[in-house]
Amino acid sequence: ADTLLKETLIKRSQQKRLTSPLNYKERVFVLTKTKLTYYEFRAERKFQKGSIDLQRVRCVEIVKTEGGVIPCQNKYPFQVVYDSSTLYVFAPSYESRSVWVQNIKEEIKENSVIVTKFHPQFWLEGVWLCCRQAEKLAPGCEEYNL
Ligand code: 4IP
Ligand code: ZN
Repeated sequence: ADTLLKETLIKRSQQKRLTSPLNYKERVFVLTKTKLTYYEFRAERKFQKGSIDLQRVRCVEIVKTEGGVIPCQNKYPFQVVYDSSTLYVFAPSYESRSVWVQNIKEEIKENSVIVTKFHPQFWLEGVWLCCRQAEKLAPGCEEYNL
């Protein structure tokens, strides 16, 4: 499919398992009209590490960091909420982040699964930093505007 955007960004592990580590990996992200896919480049070859079907995306938005420390090189985080997971991606600049968020918003605007509320800050160490709720699936605390 046609590539809309392609850039090396950093992602936080989604921690799908209870025992998953919390870490940050540099990946090449590719956006098409149907998928957001990320690849690892190693020895001049690319390996797909993950892919999100855009039809399942419920929210894409910047993450407010409120002066908190961002433990990776890229300082401009955004979130992609889909199914019951949140993928945190870190862009190298404000401008890059805006482009990714705007482009993904454009592709999901017809989705039926869009949330009415979301969490503007990170889920970290068992708590939402925005509202202090301690349940990962707790309802969002701020109104979402696509
Ligand atoms: C992995 O850590 C990587 O961060 C994975 O990211 C991540 O998968 C894994 O989390 C996490 O355990 P190690 O490489 O140290 O094992 P990537 O796929 O980019 O390599 P996600 O789901 O974030 O892609 P979970 O979620 O699979 O547990
Ligand atoms: Zn919240």
